[in-house]
Amino acid sequence: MKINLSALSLLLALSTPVLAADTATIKVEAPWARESPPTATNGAAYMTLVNTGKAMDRLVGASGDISATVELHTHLMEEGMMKMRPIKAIEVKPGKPATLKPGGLHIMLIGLKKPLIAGQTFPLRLRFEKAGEIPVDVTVRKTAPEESAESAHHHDGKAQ
Ligand SMILES: [Cu+2]
Repeated sequence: MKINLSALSLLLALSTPVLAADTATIKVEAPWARESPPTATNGAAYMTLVNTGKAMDRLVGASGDISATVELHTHLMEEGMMKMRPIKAIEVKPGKPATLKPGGLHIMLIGLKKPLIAGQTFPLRLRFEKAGEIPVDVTVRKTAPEESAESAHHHDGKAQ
C-alpha cells in the first residue's frame, strides 16, 4: 500500500487550528472562584494549569481589579493547623497539570472590591515566566465545578 506522505502532512497541518492562543504553551482550564458572603474581604480563585509545551513553566504572579491585592498561596500544615502562605511561583510541568483547588494552591484575592456573586465572572491576568501574560475570565460558583470527564463517572451523586 502506498501512502502519499505529502498529502498526509498537508492534512495534518490543516487540521491544526491556527489561532494566536495556540502559540502559548499554557492552557488555563475551568477558572473559578467560590461565591463570597457580602461581608467577606477575601476570596480565592482556582483553576487547572496545563503545560502543552516541552519546557517547564512557572506561574509567577497574577493581577486583577477584583481585589486590592492578588497573591499566589498554598496551604501548609503548621503546628497541627492548616495555614495559608504566600508563595513566589507555581510550577507547571509538561504533562503534569498544576491544580489550584480549595485546601491547596490558590490565587488569593485580598481586599475584595465587591462581593463575588455566583454566575458572574471577573477578569484576572496570570503571569507566566515563559508563556507571558494570559488573561482569564474567572466564573464565580457556589460549589466546585464537576471534575473532568474521566472522573465524572465515579460520581453517582453530587461531586464533593
Ligand atoms: Cu490564601
